[in-house]
Amino acid sequence: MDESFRNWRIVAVRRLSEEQLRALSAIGHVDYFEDLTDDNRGDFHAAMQQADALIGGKLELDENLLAEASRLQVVSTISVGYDHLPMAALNRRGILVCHTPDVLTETTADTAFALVMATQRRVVELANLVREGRWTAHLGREHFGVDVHGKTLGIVGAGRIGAAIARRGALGFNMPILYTAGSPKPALERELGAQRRDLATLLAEADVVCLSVPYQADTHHLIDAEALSHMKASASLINVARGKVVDEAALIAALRRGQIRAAGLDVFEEEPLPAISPLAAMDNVVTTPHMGSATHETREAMAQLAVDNLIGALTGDGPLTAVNRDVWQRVPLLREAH
Ligand code: 8YV
Repeated sequence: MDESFRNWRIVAVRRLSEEQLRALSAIGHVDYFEDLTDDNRGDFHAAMQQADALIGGKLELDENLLAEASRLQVVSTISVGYDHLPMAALNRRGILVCHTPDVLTETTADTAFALVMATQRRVVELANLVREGRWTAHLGREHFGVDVHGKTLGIVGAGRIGAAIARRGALGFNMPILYTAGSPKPALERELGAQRRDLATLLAEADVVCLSVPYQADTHHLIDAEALSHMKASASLINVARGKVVDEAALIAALRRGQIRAAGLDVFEEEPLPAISPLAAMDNVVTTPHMGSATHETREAMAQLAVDNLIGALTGDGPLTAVNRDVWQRVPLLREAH
């Protein structure tokens, strides 16, 4: 193997398998931090000053750290979302960013559907009756949920994950599908009979609204008080996208005054959700701890794709799934590294 392969300095943050670490070690020196703690943060900063590449999950890469990491050329995030990364600064520096789409699509759609079911049928609330010894009589109307099958499912953002949620609804639960998207999705319309709507119309017509848009400037508080005011009083809101797509204070107010029926939330404006958040205690809200992609199989596949992206970028074969592929074209240092 060319000697230059061994010279890369790679910082890995987040648990990787032994094989994945071995694969990274075959092309360079790996500074491995299974977790960042107060004890190892100094070592992490020192490693970043030498790093050519960074791989990890929720990478705490702000502009200050980027300034320290003067040699950095590749960031491989173990997530599909990259809203936690300072993309403008990374692009300015010509740093290649890779992410992990596709491998988490079906699992995240499963999570969304778990929230649809739990929210419509009040699964957590009613399971707690049993757990807490409060199931003392046949269920009465005050405990009834609402159906899932046959209800209209509104997908806000019919990208990869949104389409997978739509498929579950249409094929599994006979739900008419409405969607928003930047452009029409002929395949979804053909396969599922899905119909495109503008956001306000979708919100007004759907019984279950699922959010699956990326978080960016134009989706910040996309669901605000005004948007919530379009929803049916009988409708549920499901969010597996990013917390800041929803104005949480407006959502709490809407849930309290019965403007919408319920919410199923996997993501929050602040994560972990502070224990004092009203959302954690409301009976008509199901909260899960950002577990969208959190299965053994999917997290392993995400880590593997991130490792493959990083190795592809550093060894000249090219990354599989880059966010800013143009950087790859522009930076001969990476392409011609071998
Ligand atoms: C991860 C996610 O849970 O991929 C994403 O964008 O939100 C989740 O799959 C998270 O980012 C941890 O890496």
